[in-house]
Amino acid sequence: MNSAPVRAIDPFGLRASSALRGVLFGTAASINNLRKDIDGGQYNSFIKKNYHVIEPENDFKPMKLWRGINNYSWIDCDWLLGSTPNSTGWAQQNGMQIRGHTLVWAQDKYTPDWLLKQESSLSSDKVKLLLSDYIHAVVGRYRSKVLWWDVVNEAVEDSKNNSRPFNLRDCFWYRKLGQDFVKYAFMFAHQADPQAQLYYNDYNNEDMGSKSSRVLELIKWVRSQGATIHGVGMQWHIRISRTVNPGDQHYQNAQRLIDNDFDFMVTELDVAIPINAGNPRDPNDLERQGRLYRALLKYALHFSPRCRALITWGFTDRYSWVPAFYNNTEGAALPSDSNYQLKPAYMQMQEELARVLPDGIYRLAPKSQPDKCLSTYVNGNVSRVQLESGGCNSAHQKWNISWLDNGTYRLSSQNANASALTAYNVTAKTGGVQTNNWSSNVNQEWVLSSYGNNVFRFRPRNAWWRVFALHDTSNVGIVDFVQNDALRWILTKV
Ligand code: 9MR
Repeated sequence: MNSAPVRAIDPFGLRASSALRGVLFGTAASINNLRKDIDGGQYNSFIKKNYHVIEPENDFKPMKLWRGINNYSWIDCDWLLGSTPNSTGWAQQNGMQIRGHTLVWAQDKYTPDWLLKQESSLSSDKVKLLLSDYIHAVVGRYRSKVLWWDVVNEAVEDSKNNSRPFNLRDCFWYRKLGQDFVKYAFMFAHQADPQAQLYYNDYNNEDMGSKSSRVLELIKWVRSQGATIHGVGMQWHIRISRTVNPGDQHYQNAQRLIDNDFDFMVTELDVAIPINAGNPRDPNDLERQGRLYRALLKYALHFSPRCRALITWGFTDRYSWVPAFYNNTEGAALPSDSNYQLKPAYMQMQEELARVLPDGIYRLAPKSQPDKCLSTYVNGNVSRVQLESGGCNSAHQKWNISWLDNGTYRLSSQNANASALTAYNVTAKTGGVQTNNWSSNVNQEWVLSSYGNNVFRFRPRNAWWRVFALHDTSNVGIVDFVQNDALRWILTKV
């Protein structure tokens, strides 16, 4: 696929910064909302700016797709993914990966009515065939277009102990097939799309409680039966009282999965806070919520790449299941408010992802010529920027680097703090760089990513797929990305 539409998206944004850090950001969304491009385009543009992954909130559920034996309702999912192997839909056209949720939802209230009604007349063999038909139909239709599937959702009961293996729920599939329904579902999904990553998904399995232990036993058993299973989705529907810290039960639980060679991801994060008429009762809860979102992001980053993604269950409080669930006593659970305004939760995550350097005064040297440094002159408003040798102790060879609260940095020379490093002609073969009076312009905003050991890459915000580099012995500019020391900058704090 041509990557142009992806580049055209203003990335800052959690989209680009999360990918650079090795965790994909995603959100639940409604296909109908995407198709209608609701709220004056705000819904779609928020998604394009911030996410790599869309998990349709309800559209892939059996209740929606499965209307009877050999009777499917493809219309919405086809719009998203295309109806034939070679066709594309909104997802591919917008550079989005898809998480499919869910093939088997192991609760009767989420099992199609027409199927439940036939329960007494269906033999176990017939039910196994139906399960196979359904999974092959859905997974096969969107083969290689869905990156991850929640193959089985919420099969383990919360209660301390029931008499069923792994504390499985009493549900249609269990009554007909016993615990084998879990194994069969994974086997059929793998047959239908051998490339898809297959997950078991549940809630209240985030800590080291009995439920997460039972989930682990269940998935180990599935694997021992020869079925393919890649990981565990942890929903993370939490409330403001939760705490998440390195080394705690949540970290231990994630590590336990990894030690057993399972991937995992955060699949449905939201953080409910007490509300009154839709607004937080205590405005400080928004800050607390922000810190919790950040704690979850740190946890995801800590375990990357075994933690593959962080997905929130929606992104605007305008559309969220939470208030209805709590009879409007709790809500406001997502990173933007009901008018799409960014909340502290969003700002905290952005800072965690993109603020890779503390503010300060630095010398900049390309890794290919570490004894030189970036310098400028002050000739009125516009001034040249180039590489110089020597002691690099003058003010015009030191840069004040400061975070801008929007995912980017400003760089001002110490001898001209009112001006800032500015990119121009950014898409030319070699784009230019100079200093100009600071005007909060997008071409004065720089994105930093870290290679570790004080080595960084600078990208101009308005051409974020390119890099700021030395392009001959002493001239700097904006060039295409290559693996080369001329575009890696050593930053030394002065
Ligand atoms: O958010 C979803 C809501 O719109 C649906 O009415 C409901 C029933 O299909 O499911 C909600 O999503 C659930 C998800 O599928 C599984 N984990 C819990 C989610 C919140 O209830």
